Amino acid sequence: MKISQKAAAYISQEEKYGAHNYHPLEVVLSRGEGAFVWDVDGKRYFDFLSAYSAVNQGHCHPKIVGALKDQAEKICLTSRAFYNDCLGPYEEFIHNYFGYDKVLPMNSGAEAVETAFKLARRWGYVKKNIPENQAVIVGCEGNFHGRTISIVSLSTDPDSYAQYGPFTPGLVKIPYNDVKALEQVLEQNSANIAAFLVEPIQGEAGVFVPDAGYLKACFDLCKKHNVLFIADEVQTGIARTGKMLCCDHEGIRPDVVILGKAISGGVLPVSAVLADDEIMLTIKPGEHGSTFGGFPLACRVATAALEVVTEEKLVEKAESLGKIFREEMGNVKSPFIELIRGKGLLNAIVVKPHNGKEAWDVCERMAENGLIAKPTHKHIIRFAPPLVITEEQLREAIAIIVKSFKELE
Ligand code: IF1
Repeated sequence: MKISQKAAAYISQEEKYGAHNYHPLEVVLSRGEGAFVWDVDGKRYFDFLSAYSAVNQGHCHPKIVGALKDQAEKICLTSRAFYNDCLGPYEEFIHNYFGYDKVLPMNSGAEAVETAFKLARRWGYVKKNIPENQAVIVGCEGNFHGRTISIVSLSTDPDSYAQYGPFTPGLVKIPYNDVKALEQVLEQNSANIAAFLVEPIQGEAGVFVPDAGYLKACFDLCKKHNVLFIADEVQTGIARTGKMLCCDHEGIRPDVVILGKAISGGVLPVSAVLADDEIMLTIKPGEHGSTFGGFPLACRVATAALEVVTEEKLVEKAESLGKIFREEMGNVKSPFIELIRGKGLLNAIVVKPHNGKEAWDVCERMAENGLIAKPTHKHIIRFAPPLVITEEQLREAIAIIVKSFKELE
């Protein structure tokens, strides 16, 4: 890719002083607004990653940034050693918004997943009478739930887990999108299984959408065997797929919901675990927490971010604009395009290599043409713009995507 000297300087600085745990596209961003970002040379791009669906409300949303500034001048952090005047109002707001008895606030998505693991195990011992240290959590092959040791212990992607062992025991992997596999594992060992953890759509696996009815069938099996159904909605939640939660598509109410990313509109790391009292109250004072979890700044920012979702009808927008995206891209004849899939504005194109070019080359060409997106797994490109994008902007973006494919043919 052609890059300016200015951009190259930032890139080599990261290379020299930062850990080498990423391989970014060579675009150096310095500003964002709505569906757009600008690089250090002032070039504008459509953002079709949205920080992995954290920026559903668009970059630097004035209402969310306003809440941040307002609260930053009052008090930012109190710790949970004391009460503050933001947490209670936020917790009540979340209760009304999502309809769960209680929320446990954390910061990163991974921390919220860890929290859900603890809740599931604790509930298993206290409520289901699983013998001590025998609780099992079932997850799915191809999952992505974060980067901690316990979470990667459940991963089937060597990039995530290799040479990070020894791993956390009590985690079992079954194929995704396979109801029979869950049925089998539950029938074998239901007495010791505390929970089934699932992404309603597998993001990292390449926006892999399971068959209609899969989640509902898994949910019913969990109910039958007294096993908690835990939905990781970190990426799929908060309107991204055309419903508030992706599980809403199948009319199920998970026992535990994990939220992150867009709950703050990408302004701060804010995550949350939702559950009813019978589960949540199994953790007692002093038995879990975090210095920042539920800090005043986060509470105000997340409240504003969720209000924006409602006020700007982002659920409806994701649903209708997603249809346009899939329909328009579905009409494109290109030797590169093998498959288009997704729900709402969480979509992916499976790219067939052609002419010596693959997904990475397509992303570089799109960047040159003013749209950024990132390949996942070498042959898949994820397309997830901020949900505040207008129809006109979306059509302009689609034209850039189509043009980029054509130029490489
Ligand atoms: C990175 C992927 C996306 C997630 C789900 C929990 C977490 C994530 C379903 C953890 C995080 C991120 C992390 C980010 C890349 C990204 C990602 F490609 F790796 F899989 F979005 F698709 N559950 N996903 O998707 O949340 O602790 O990061 O706040 O660079 O690792 P976190």
